[in-house]
Amino acid sequence: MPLIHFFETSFGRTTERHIVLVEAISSGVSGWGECTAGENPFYNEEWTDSAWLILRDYVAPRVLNYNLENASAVDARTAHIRGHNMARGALEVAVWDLEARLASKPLYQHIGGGARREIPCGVSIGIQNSVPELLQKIETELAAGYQRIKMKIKPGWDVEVIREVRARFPKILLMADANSAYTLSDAARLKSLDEFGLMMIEQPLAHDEIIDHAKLQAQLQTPICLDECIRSAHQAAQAIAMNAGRIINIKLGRVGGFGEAKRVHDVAQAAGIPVWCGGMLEAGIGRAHNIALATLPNFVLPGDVSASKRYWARDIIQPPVEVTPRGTITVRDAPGFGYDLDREFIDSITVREESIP
Ligand code: OSB
Ligand code: MG
Repeated sequence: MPLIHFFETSFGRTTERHIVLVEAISSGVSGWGECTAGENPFYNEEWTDSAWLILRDYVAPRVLNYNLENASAVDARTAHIRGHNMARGALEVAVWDLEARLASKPLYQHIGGGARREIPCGVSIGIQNSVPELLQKIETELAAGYQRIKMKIKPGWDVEVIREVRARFPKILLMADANSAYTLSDAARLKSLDEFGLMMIEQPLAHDEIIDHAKLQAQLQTPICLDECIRSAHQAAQAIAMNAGRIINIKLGRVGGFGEAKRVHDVAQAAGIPVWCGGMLEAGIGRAHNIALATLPNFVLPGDVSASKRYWARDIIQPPVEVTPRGTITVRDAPGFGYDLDREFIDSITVREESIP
């Protein structure tokens, strides 16, 4: 699926997505999952083709034909697989959706959510070719109603760019995401961001680094938000205990599905750490799952879940995800993830398909 506009982070530029979808069938009912792995192993170790193999050869065989008590029993079946949480999560979320549909319940209720009927939305804006283009993009998203702006940063596209953004938009909720582009030796540069009153700086240091984030947070006024380095509730608890950050971005795929996402949510909530729902340039199924997740009570900050049309000329669900002028997504009450699949469109862009009996 070609993206409407390229999306650039400190680790590279994405122009089109290659997405693995999982359909889990029981008693003639289907549940759906979307794997959030990228096209290359640059955000984490996974990519589209690794997810395909792990799903086919390891995840599916351990879940299929096993007498599961319920959907929350799925993630334990694959927990001994090292890493590959996005592949594991793609099937896990499909089974949650399936179970919700078998019970004719909306997925958000089934996972224990429902704390809010409207999800507060922000946008994530990639690194642009020029500052005027970035300013124009921010202008457009604010006009659409989005409640906060996240901009991607990297060395060479940070302090000076944020200064220009702040000069133009002094009052907006603004944050920056570095996707691990810095090290502790950049602490002074990161500290200089304190003057801009950012809501948070997301994952400035290495993807697997908690201790250095604690050292950095001790030097910054700006709260650190952890993304890449929180892959489990245990890591969340360790990071919180070390004061490695004050906010957590939860992504379903990164933690391996709804079971672990809820545990990360609960650990953070108990510690008074707010969370928000991250995004991975999802198509409609992943987007709809994120909306369900963001109805859990501690998702109190605007997340990166935004309208389908920011990414896709045509999404794989009907209707597409839409955002109100208030910068919110209204939660739908249909069974499962709440949207219809556009099967005809999905079939027309499918390049590979495999059934595992
Ligand atoms: O770090 O949050 C991130 C996209 C791809 C990989 C990593 C990230 C992102 C985003 C996009 O920021 C969020 C979205 O889906 O809109
Ligand atoms: Mg991030």
